[in-house]
Amino acid sequence: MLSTTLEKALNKQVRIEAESSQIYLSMASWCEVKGYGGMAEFLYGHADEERMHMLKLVKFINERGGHAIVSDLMEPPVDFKDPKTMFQQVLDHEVFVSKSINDLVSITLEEKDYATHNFLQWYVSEQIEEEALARNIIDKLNLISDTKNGYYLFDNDINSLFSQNQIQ
Ligand code: OFO
Repeated sequence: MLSTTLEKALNKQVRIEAESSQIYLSMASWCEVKGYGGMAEFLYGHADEERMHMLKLVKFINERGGHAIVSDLMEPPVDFKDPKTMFQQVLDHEVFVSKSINDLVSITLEEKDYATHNFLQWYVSEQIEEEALARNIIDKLNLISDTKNGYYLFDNDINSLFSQNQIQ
């Protein structure tokens, strides 16, 4: 059975994962409109993965005798300066998510809830991969100049360089 404190903290994470999905969906839509089809496909996939992270939490909370709450969400940004700035925002967001997961893990230790502690380990490893992936993308973008040609080539390559199964 989840403590009230943990139930509340896990529900906060449900909201964060749902907001992550909205942010990446908004980025995907921006890319699509700007003609960056490859980056759009990549980010649509990423948005789906975040929804899956959210659902996994919802199921866990309910399974442990809590009540997963579907709340309202923060409005995501709709416009982005350029792809490089946008992927920097992805990295910053993932760093924020990692911190939130780490805070949750601390609460499980305070509450001596080892089942939830164990469940959250999947998110801990996932965050290592997601931060690394965003950093790799930024490294690649730093290799190309901020020109239309550079972005065109990167857009063609993103899905072969960074396959969706790297994000789960
Ligand atoms: Fe990319 O964050 Fe979920 O966990």
